[in-house]
Amino acid sequence: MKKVVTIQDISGFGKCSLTVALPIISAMGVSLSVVPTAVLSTHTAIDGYTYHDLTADIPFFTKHYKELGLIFDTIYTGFLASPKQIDLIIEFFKTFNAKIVVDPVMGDQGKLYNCFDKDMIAQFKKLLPFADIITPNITEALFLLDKSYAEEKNAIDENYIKQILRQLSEKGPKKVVITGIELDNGQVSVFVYDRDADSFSFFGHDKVDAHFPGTGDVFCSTLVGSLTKGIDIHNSAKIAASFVHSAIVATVKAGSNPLFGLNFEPQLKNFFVTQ
Ligand code: PXL
Repeated sequence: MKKVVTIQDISGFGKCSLTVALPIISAMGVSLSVVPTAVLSTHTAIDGYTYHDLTADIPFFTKHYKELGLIFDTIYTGFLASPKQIDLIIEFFKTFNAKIVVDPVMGDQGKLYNCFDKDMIAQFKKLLPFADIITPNITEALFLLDKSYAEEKNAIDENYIKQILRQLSEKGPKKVVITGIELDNGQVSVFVYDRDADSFSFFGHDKVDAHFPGTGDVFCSTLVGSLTKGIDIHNSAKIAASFVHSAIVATVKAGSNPLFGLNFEPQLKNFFVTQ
């Protein structure tokens, strides 16, 4: 069986990070181990969340997994709880020989999440030379290039995106996937760049006027599962974009509170039948 280890938080309620990665990656028939970065009662978009930082535990997880001789096909990093965790994660990367997928979870809709400041952007840049694949949303992609979404918003078109995909790739990752790009055609798109093949692809779906925390995690978990099974980056992104789209449609239909996350569960059966 293919094996992934993911480094991200567990938010008890709100369907993001580990509560999304575990069911999705397992349903794809890929084994998942976890290094939790923090324990929260809910994600940070819900008022009153508790926050237990697990930075001090990470070196012990690294040491124990090394002693056990564990082997992973993919290391997938998501929400990291403190800037200091970045240095510990670099140690983790150096300890295991695996494909590295970094989702630089820092913000959305032009802003940093309320638990982070600019230090986190500087630290995330340090992960780029180690990453094989990165999956920022458009806000995070611009942060990594010292650009501001508010200032660049009107300049964003297909050529602009191709430029920033190349610029991000020059910083290390051979493959770059940017999510949540709104173009003039009323669609929200995912753009993919593969430096080795110098190839681009994009997948768009009609925009839904609501924001669901955890969407990036549903996307990246699906992408990581597909990639780990040997599917190429363009097709993995297509599978992930279409899974997210179905989950958004199901959530809108259910009329649930957008803050409570995506109803992706009914779609998991699509993965089971493809095993
Ligand atoms: O979905 C990204 C994410 C992960 N983990 C926590 C978050 C968020 C986004 O808000 O708050 C704790």
